[in-house]
Amino acid sequence: MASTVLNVEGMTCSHCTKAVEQALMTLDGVKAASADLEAKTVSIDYDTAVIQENELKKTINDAGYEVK
Ligand SMILES: [Cu+2]
Repeated sequence: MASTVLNVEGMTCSHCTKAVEQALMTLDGVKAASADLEAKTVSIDYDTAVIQENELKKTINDAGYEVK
């Protein structure tokens, strides 16, 4: 189990934070995802045996937001 905090550009409202969280939560291995609109971050708890950080970043990018 690991946790990471990613910097995400492009989230402008609570709908955006929900979209990012939900995109991440659909992934196998992601236990928790919490986006902070003001800090422009997403905190993610995930199982490194199932999923890697680059896949988390790709999912956020595919949802239309940019991981810095
Ligand atoms: Cu929005």
